Amino acid sequence: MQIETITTQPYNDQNPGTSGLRKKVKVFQQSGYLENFVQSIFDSLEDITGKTLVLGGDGRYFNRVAIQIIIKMAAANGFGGLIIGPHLIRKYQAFGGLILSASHNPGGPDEDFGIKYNAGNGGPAPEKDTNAFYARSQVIDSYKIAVMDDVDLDSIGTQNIDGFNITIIDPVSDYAELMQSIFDFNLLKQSISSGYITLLFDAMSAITGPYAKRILVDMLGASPESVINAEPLEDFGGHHPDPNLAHAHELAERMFGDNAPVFGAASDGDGDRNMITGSHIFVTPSDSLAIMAANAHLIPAYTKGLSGVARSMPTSQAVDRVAASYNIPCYETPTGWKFFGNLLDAGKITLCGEESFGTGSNHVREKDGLWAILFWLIVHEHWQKFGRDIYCRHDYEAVETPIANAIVEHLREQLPELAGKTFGEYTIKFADEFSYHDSIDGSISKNQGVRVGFTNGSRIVFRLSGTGTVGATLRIYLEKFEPDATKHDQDAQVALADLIELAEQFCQVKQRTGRTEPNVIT
Ligand code: VG1
Ligand code: CO
Repeated sequence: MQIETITTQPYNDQNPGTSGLRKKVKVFQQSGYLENFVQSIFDSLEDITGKTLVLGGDGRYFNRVAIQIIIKMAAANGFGGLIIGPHLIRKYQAFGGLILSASHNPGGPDEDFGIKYNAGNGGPAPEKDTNAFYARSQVIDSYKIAVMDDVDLDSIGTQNIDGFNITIIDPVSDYAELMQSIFDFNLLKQSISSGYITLLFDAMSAITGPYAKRILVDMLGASPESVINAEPLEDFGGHHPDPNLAHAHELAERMFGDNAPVFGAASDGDGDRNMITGSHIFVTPSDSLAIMAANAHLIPAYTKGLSGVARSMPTSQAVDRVAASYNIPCYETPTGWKFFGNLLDAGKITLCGEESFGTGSNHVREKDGLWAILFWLIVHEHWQKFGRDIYCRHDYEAVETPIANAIVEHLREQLPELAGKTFGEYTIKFADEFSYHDSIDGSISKNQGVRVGFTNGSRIVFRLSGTGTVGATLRIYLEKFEPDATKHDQDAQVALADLIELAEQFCQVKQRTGRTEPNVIT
């Protein structure tokens, strides 16, 4: 195999955020940009020679170009082979994997692309690794690439090129097999094919269309019309493949319209996020996690119960109450899936999730949209038993970076004086900046968001997004605990109005940006 070493210069902006390196496609198209980052990862990993790497992607624009480049670089850097297909690191006991995705961000030549490294446990690389990739990217001066023809990505099977194995697998069959090992497909089939549960799934023109057709329609007997926007498109039809009520509007209209199906769901660009709705009802992801935790023992893979659960800090505390009631530990981690990995590996938790439409378990060590959708159970009963955390998130997108930084600085300055202060019915119990001590590897992650907690269990959290590609995104997470079942159906924006006002008082985002409302409410 002929290998070339290409001289290059570092780019200074390759810091992986919450979920890998995410930039505009145009940024990735700069000469050597993708190559530098991939080489930085390879240089930071130890003992790669002869190992097998998984390469997966969400099929968005630029995936195919990037895959060809990475195949040649993996061969040149001494890997033994590549398996092309998603979510398979654990199944094939691979060394690790590269995932080409910008998740729920829009796709196409003028939109977003991303790349992240997942370790041998299947989950996203921990912070110590992502820091090492970044450090290396700032000094890199060359990368290695093999001289070879492009590989045919559409023929399933193994090809051997000068001793380097490239295996392309049918990801849908693999995934369906995994789901059959977790759920009782016979039982699900009875409820669905009999029409007892009518359903609607919105694949948002992203990767899950073929999976949903195979599992929901072919295997579980749902009608073919139950899967909408099922054909994956490189630009997601020009939409944000983000499963929330704003972006999955076709689903939202049907679920809140006449003759709505019993159950509705959607997933994102790479299939790891999920949105759960019922007829005329929306289940927040925080509730979804709590409900899953409360009902997990009903599912074959979790009959023995959960060893523990974890949620990201801004996620509502609904799951905490379930954990307390079942007497299992509940961990609070910073935003991002890389923080769940150690806990899953150590067997401390079985289930975890985030407010941003992500839930997962030890089966892939990533959040998993379709898996969560198969898991779903009745909501009202759950709220009656555990009370409800009325919850929502307000996003202010593309805020000028200096303004966003000033908002955070201003919040920080107020923290020492806030505890004990009272605003109407809300008295502040604690106000701090969240930092996380990983009890498994001892690492400490600072500045993970500002929290203001109230004595009545309510909370406001402020943090800057780590996945945006334009300016800064301020996220405000609002949460109010409502034990009274008669008030569970009220509109979240109304129930949270006082907290929304308080949030503005603390952070002044409207005043400082001149905006009157958030861009997105989820
Ligand atoms: C957002 C979410 C976070 C999630 C991350 C990656 O990050 O808030 O919960 O883990 O996206 O999800 P941020 O830093 O913008 O708040 V995905 O589906 O993009 O892999
Ligand atoms: Co995603």
